[in-house]
Amino acid sequence: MSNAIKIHRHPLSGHCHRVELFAALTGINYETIDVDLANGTHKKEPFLSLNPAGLVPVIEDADTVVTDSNAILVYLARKYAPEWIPSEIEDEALVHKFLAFAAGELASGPCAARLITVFGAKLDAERAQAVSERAFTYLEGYLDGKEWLVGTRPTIADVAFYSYTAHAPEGNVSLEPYPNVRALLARIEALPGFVAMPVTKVGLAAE
Ligand SMILES: N[C@@H](CCC(=O)N[C@@H](CS)C(=O)NCC(=O)O)C(=O)O
Repeated sequence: MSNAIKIHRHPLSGHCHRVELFAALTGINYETIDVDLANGTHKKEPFLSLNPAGLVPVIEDADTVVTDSNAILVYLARKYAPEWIPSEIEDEALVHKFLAFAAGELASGPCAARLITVFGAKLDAERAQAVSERAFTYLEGYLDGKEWLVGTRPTIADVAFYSYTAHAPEGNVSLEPYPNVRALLARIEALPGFVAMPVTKVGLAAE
């Protein structure tokens, strides 16, 4: 029997991509199982037994089930790649701050903007654009003179930052004004094992 971790995902979900990206960057043995969100597979059994919230991603690591993309990053790092979470307490706190940023500002900014253009979600595009601009303006200043979000090497904070930032143009959010943000994306893309999420040619990515 394979000992690969199962990642239940949707191939165009940034929340799922951050999990797959981390597994790929750290050489964790994994397989992906696509969940048919369009037909509501995630709102029915057997998926609801894995995640009663009816959301992807979910991982199965032998008998252990973990839900929520950032919780999964913490689990995988603690278990298989502890160097991706700093042991120094101030830096660990910063990692948590950026995981919260990914679940907050990045989810209601570039992720929401892309849900509108890629999946036709009925969300407020103007608000998503405004939240994205605030978020990226903050990151641009924060990253001045830094190579990584926390400390001197990549952490799970950078992985959580990556997917919805890289794909922001699909939601009509330009990354042109943010060279430090784009430099961090490029650094992550240059890491051994990097895997991309497919680009959807909508929004600014259609050009
Ligand atoms: N906080 C969750 C959010 C996950 C999430 O929003 N997943 C979306 C795909 S990107 C989903 O499953 N949507 C299905 C639905 O809302 O019905 C996480 O980080 O994993």
